[in-house]
Amino acid sequence: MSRRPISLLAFLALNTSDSVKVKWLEGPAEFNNGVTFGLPWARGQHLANATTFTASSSNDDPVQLQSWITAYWPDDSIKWTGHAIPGSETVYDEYKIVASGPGNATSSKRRRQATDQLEEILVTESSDTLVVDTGKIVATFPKSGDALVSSIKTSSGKTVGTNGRLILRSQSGVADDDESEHASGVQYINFVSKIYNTTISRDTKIRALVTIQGIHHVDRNSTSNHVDWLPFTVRFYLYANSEAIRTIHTIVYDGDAKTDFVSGLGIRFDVPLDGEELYNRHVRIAGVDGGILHEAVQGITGLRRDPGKAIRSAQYNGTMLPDMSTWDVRVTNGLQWIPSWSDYRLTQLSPDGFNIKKRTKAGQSWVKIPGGTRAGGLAYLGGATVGGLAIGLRDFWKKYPTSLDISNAATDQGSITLWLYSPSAEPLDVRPYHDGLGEDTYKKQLAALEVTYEDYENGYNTPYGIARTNEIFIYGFDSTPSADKLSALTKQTNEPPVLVAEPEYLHSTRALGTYWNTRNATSGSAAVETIESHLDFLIEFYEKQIEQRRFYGFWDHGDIQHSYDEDRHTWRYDIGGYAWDNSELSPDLFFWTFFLRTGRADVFRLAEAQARHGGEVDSYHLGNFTGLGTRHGVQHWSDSAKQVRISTPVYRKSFYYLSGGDERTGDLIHAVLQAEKAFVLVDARRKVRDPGVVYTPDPTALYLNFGTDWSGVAAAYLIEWERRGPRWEESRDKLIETTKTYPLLKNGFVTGEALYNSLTGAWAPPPTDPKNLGSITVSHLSAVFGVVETIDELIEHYSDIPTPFVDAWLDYCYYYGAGATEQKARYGASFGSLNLKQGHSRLTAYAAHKRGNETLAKRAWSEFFNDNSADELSPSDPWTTEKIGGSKVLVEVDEATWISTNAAALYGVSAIENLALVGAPK
Ligand SMILES: *[C@@H]1O[C@H](CO)[C@@H](O)[C@H](O)[C@H]1NC(C)=O
Ligand SMILES: *[C@@H]1O[C@H](CO)[C@@H](O)[C@H](O)[C@H]1NC(C)=O
Ligand SMILES: *[C@@H]1O[C@H](CO)[C@@H](O)[C@H](O)[C@H]1NC(C)=O
Ligand SMILES: *[C@@H]1O[C@H](CO)[C@@H](O)[C@H](O)[C@H]1NC(C)=O
Ligand SMILES: *[C@@H]1O[C@H](CO)[C@@H](O)[C@H](O)[C@H]1NC(C)=O
Ligand SMILES: *[C@@H]1O[C@H](CO)[C@@H](O)[C@H](O)[C@H]1NC(C)=O
Ligand SMILES: CC(=O)N[C@H]1CO[C@H](CO)[C@@H](O)[C@@H]1O
Repeated sequence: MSRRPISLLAFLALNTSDSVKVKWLEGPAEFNNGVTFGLPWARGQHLANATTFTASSSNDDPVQLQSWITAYWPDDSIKWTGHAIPGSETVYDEYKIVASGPGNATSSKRRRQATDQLEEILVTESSDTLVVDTGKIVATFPKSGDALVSSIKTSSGKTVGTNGRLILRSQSGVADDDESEHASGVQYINFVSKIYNTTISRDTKIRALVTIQGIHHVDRNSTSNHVDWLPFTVRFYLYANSEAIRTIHTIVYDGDAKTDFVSGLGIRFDVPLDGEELYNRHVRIAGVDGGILHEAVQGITGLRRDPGKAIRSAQYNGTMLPDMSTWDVRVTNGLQWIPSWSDYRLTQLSPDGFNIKKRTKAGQSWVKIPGGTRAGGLAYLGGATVGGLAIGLRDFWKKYPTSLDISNAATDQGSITLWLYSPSAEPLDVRPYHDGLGEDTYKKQLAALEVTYEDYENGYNTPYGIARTNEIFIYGFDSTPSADKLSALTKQTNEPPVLVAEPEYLHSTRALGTYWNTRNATSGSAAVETIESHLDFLIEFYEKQIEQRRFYGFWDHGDIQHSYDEDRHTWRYDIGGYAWDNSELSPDLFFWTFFLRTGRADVFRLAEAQARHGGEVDSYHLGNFTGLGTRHGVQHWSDSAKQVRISTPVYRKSFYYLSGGDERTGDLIHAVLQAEKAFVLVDARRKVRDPGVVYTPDPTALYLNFGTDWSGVAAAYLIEWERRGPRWEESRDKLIETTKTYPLLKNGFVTGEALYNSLTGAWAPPPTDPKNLGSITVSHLSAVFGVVETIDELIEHYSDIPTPFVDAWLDYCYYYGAGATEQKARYGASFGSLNLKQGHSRLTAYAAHKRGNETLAKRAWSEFFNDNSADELSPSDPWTTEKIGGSKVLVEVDEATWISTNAAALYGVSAIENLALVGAPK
């Protein structure tokens, strides 16, 4: 295969306002294996069909760039772009991205033309494979069969990995069910991956994306007739001039919780070792804080006889040993008596510790190797001359139980297995945590809700359709890399470098709404500094709680908990409707807006883990609930309230665009569009609806709440419209129809619940008020799941939005906190007693901002500071944590009994939005 050289032309626009800076989130890495990032653009600046993008360092060294559009403003100008830069040894502190229109391109002078020939990715497609050559590695992806990656070769032609496939082990029961005669009745089944299809991205110059979809299929040696299950989507991202393959691995659980227990889930590569002397074969396993285990399959260190210092040192370093003639002959003669170690196993069964062991081969005892606390999650197998392969899992210990196996290293073909779910752990148990407690009627379920706050219903507590996504890195090498290099790769595996624009720029484009502003924009006054210090306090509090309370695990990483039990000094991890937070009242928006306004790396990582969790584990991707999420509870899927208020893509929108359009997140947004169908199958208000109302779900007349139901699909419609996805015109038309018809409801948003036509987007009066005389249903929950942010983004996007729609929205924003007298004067009745006043102060601020009303701005801050309910935080709260230790608790913790996650989320979002919308408190 010949490589296609291209020469790089860097056109730099004269107009510097077309140039945007991006910087590394955590500072420049040692090297760059290729990266993708996203940038917003203000409306009307760059025509989609007439703009080209170029990149350079800040001192104008050209950098290769691949660019694509991820969102459009309605006027066809570019709203968001995705960009990829290739792998490179040179890592600049920052990069300049220049957008040039045709005028710019012809009028700008050509500042620099790179004379060096640069390389781009080479793709060769045949009827049964896709071959991607990055210049550093060549990976072959089959289009069918059970191997996802049939080979990985280095540029010099060494094959360092073959037969990369997914593996799944399951069992039909677990031991605690099998005390008597069933003990031997448990069936153990092995599955391998089966490919449905393999596709590649259209543009592959700098970045190629290979997507493989398939399912796990019974291993051909197994006698089981288990159906294919656990569908997967695995995405491989390859960059020009990079030895790394970033791999995004997603599975959807579609088993039966009572009979399908996952007992191992992983990815395995064979590593050819034929021709390599055993003493030149190396095993490297990442340990703690950059530590690396150095082992050779046949060690020549520590022996009774010394082969020579240079020889020992070379083996330790992983370089080829000097010729045997230079060794002490007593070692060469005795080589046959030195055992070789074929198998290594690292198990991380808790977030607190890992063990490692090795054995010479199957059938012989394992020998313990000292372990440690938190493993880096990367393993390498290879040889000094034949090269090798490393595989790493991001957040390895945070996603426990995980493990890494190196097998058959003393044979011609070794292997590395990365276990996303360790077979050394107890099987993954996704059965309900209680037996229903006799709650067989809505009446009993509502009575139970009164005590434990759990909204239970048999059949709704199902994991069927939830998903999990893991990020894996695969690296190919010509020879065993240095331990320092592997250590650096382990760091990058766990904290993949991110390029991001500065808060001021992100804000100036208005592509993520107007409801947040940079920290600098309102700094200065003492009142603001107090709020800022409280926001910092809350972020630090959650970061520490995640660590101290070990909010980690296969399903759990990325979530936080809902409420605190001050008697036991623990979060209410076991109390029905508390426990896992599942995005209740939008902590996601707090974390993302906090990041947007500060650019703080730790907060990006906090919000990123949450985005990867909520859209997957707390949401459904298959079955009747597709597109809906689950209310907070003891298991992420245990509660029977299945609503789009949890799955709403407004929680993942910043991540989606800033990541350059992360394709998995793109899938999640599409799943939410399907909530329209779920609304027909799941009546969210079935338990609490007035029995006098006869209601049959019908796609043309769904009885929905604008906040907890519509706003989630509206967020999905808006992103689909922006990104011009396959359903964008339909999505746009439905949103526009809503903006025309919603204000026709006599009481606008105060109507609260009405009939929604999911085929057209039109609204009609609720069945309780067919003549549209004016209905009042105001719930404290309607506006606390992203509707404020979604409507603001819609107003920013759709500049022709009908005034009556905006007026109706601003009326809702105004009247929610206006008090009974004003409500009565406007609507004929008061809204009754409403809470979440602090959380709703941002609605008041929104109306104040849009109406330019100073008095209302004061009211917003007054509501923010004078809520005095359970779901708010105020300056008179302690704003400190207390250490609880000794025999009071299992382990010492910092506690703040005055914080609930509801209150923290609402305080955070409202403080940030009020500051942006009406400025400092006066
Ligand atoms: C770009 O698109 C606009 C609007 O669709 C159109 O008017 C214009 O002719 C197009 N320009 C080019 C260069 O294709
Ligand atoms: C791949 O197969 C899956 C499962 O059958 C299907 O849903 C998907 O549309 C296919 N994708 C392509 C690109 O063919
Ligand atoms: C499965 O069967 C094949 C062919 O009989 C054999 O080569 C292979 O080793 C078997 N695999 C396992 C895991 O037993
Ligand atoms: C092993 O690495 C160390 C540190 O880089 C170096 O000093 C030493 O010379 C190396 N040994 C051999 C045999 O290359
Ligand atoms: C705030 O302003 C300072 C000084 O202009 C600037 O260096 C800093 O980057 C700004 N910070 C943010 C988060 O915008
Ligand atoms: C899906 O919904 C349909 C219609 O309500 C119902 O008959 C069916 O049992 C549901 N399926 C599951 C798996 O809950
Ligand atoms: C100097 C110059 O012509 N700048 C123009 C570059 O193109 C953008 C739109 O594509 C214009 O807004 C600039 O004025």
